[in-house]
Amino acid sequence: MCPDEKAKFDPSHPRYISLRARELLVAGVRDGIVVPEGLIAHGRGEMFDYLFGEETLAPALSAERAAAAAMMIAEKPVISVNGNTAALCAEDIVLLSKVTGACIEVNLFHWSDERAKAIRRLLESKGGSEVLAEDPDAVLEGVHHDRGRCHAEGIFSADTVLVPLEDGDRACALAGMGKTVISIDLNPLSRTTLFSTISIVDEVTRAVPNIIRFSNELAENAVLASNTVQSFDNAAQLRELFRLIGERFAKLAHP
Ligand code: PTJ
Repeated sequence: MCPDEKAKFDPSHPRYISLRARELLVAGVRDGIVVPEGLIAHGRGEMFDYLFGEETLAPALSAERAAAAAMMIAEKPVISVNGNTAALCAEDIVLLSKVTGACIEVNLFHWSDERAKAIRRLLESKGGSEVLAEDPDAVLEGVHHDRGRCHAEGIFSADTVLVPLEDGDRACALAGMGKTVISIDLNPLSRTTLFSTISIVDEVTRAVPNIIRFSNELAENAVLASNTVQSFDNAAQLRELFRLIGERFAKLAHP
């Protein structure tokens, strides 16, 4: 290994978190968890994260709190997991499902039974149980191709769905089915972000631990959880996010 190769695995490297995420995704491709397109999607996400200074901005944090509250009061919350999410944070997804009582469904944009099985096994190796994956038996309304496949016992009948890194078509279909859609997507302009009920514009490995923390705080307090959801204004938090990005650029332009 050349010195540069060594440096990229060194936690003191200034880009360690980013380099580690890339390595996890590349290993995910090798292990049949991530599709090559997932690497492109990640690069797009990283680009947006630069705009936020690679940190969770206040509006995202309030969306994460609302997301925890919505999952706590949901009758049937489901966490949708794709290849990138599994490669980056399988363990935290399992933890979140335990804290919120949400079921996990492997739901893929680029569908294959083999990859669904590999992701299910990864989640199970982290402690996940009853993970829905292979042999989906339902179709999302209005998405008439492999991308619409899902489980009748999971996403199809859920009232609340957490969709990290979701495709816009499917997020719109879920919203159209009357579900509470909670998205995690670094792109503040994506259709997923614009059409979700609760839009978390944050990096998935920062967002999921925050939702876990808020879920723990809200556990046993259904009234507070309900009030948190009622008072959350998704459009207002997105406007505030755009304002903060603008402010950041204005400061850079006029230091
Ligand atoms: O595993 P599959 O088959 O379900 O495919 C997964 C991908 C991600 C390839 C598929 O869903 C896809 O093509 O997604 P899109 O349409 O590229 O959207 C992904 C969105 O996630 C983009 O808006 C990215 O900015 C965003 N994103 C990428 N990495 C992260 C992210 N958001 C949060 N955290 C990230 N780490």
